[in-house]
Amino acid sequence: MPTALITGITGQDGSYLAEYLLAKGYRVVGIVRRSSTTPYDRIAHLIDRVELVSADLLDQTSLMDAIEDAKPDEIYNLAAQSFVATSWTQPVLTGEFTALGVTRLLEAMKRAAPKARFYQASSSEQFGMVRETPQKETTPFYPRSPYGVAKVYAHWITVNYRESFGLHAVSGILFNHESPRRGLEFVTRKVTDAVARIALGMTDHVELGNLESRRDWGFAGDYVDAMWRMLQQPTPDDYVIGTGKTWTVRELCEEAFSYKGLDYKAHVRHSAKHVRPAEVDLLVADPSRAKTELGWEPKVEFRELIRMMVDSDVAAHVNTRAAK
Ligand code: NDP
Ligand code: GDR
Repeated sequence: MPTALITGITGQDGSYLAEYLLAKGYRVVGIVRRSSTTPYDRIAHLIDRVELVSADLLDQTSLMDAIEDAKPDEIYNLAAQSFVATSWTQPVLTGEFTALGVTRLLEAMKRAAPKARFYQASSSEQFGMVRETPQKETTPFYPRSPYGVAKVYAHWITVNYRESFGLHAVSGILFNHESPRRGLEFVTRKVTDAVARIALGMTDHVELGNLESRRDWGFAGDYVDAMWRMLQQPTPDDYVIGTGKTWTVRELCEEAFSYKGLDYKAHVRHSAKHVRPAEVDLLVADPSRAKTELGWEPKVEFRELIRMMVDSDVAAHVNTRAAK
C-alpha cells in the first residue's frame, strides 16, 4: 500500500485528493496546522480513514518530523495562502507560506525521504499579464500579485531541487478549479452562494468587483486526477492543466443567476472594495500536453459545474433552515 502525504488536506483540493487516493488504496497522511478550533469540515467524511499529523509550512522541524514519521512515497504540497486578494494585505505572510514554505518542505524531503515523489501546486496566476494565448508549459511568467510572485518562486525552487539534487519533483500549473467545497471568498462560490440565498429570499444582492476578467474554470475533482497522473510519469516534468475555454465573471453571473430564473443585473452591485490593485485579465489553458502525455482530460463542463455549485448551496441553506 503506497503512502501519500498531503499538505493542505483541509482545503478544497486536499479533500478531493484524499478521497481519490483512498479509492486507489493509498495510506493517506494529512498535515494540519494547529488551530484553536478543528475546521475539518471538508474531510469530516474521511476522518476515520486518513491519518492527521500536526505541522506547519512555517516550521522546519515539524515538516521534518512529519516526513520522517509518515515515510511517504508521494508528497503533495497543496498548502498555501491561496486567496489572491489577501496577498496584497498580507504580502509577507503570503511569501512565507506560499514561497518559502515550499523550500522548507523540499529541504525536509531531501533529508528525510529523498526517494519520494513531490508535487507542487503551481498556478495559472504565474502567467498573470499573459505573454501569449492560450498559455502552455513554455509561456513565460509575469505574475501580477504577491501571491503570483510567491508561486513563481515556489515553481522555480521545485525545478531547482529537481535539477540540483535529482529529486523527483514536479509542478502542476493548474488553472482555476472550483467545486461545492470552494472557499466562499472565491468568485464562483461567492456567486453561487449568493444565487442560493437570493432564490431563498435571504438577501437581494451581492457585491462584486471586476466583471470583465476571464478565467478558465474547471472542476476540482477532475484536477486532482491530473496531479496523481503527473507523479506516475517515469521522468519528472511540469504540466499545464485547464479546460482550454474561458469565460468572464459576467458570464459566470449570467449562468448562475439564470439557472434559478434570476437576472444578475437586478442583483449584482459593483463594489470598488473587490477591485484588485493589479488584475489578471485573461487566462485560458492549452492543456494539449497533459492530454497527450498523461491521458488527462476534464470531464465536468462549466455549466454543469456552476449548476452543481448552485444546487449544493441551495441544499445547504435549506438544511440549515430546517435545523433551526
Ligand atoms: P485552499 O485555500 O482551499 O486550501 C489551502 C490549504 O492550505 C488549507 O488546508 C490550509 O489549512 C493549508 N495551509 C495554509 N497555510 C498553511 C500553513 N502555514 N501550514 C500548513 N497548512 C497551511 O486551497 P485550494 O485547495 O483551492 O488549493 C490548493 C493549492 O493549489 C494551493 O496551493 C493553491 O494556491 C493552489 N492552486 C489552486 C487553484 C484553484 O483554482 N483552486 C489553482 C492553482 C493553484 P487550514 O484549513 O488550516 O487553513
Ligand atoms: P483567482 O480567483 O484570483 O483567479 O485565484 P478568484 O475567484 O478570487 O477571482 C477570479 C476573478 O474574479 C474577479 N472578481 C472577484 N473575485 C473575488 N474573489 N471576489 C469578488 O467579489 C470579485 N469580483 C470580481 C477577480 O478580480 C478575478 O479576476 C484562484 C485561486 O484559487 C488561486 O489560489 C489560484 O492559484 C488561481 O485561482 C488559479
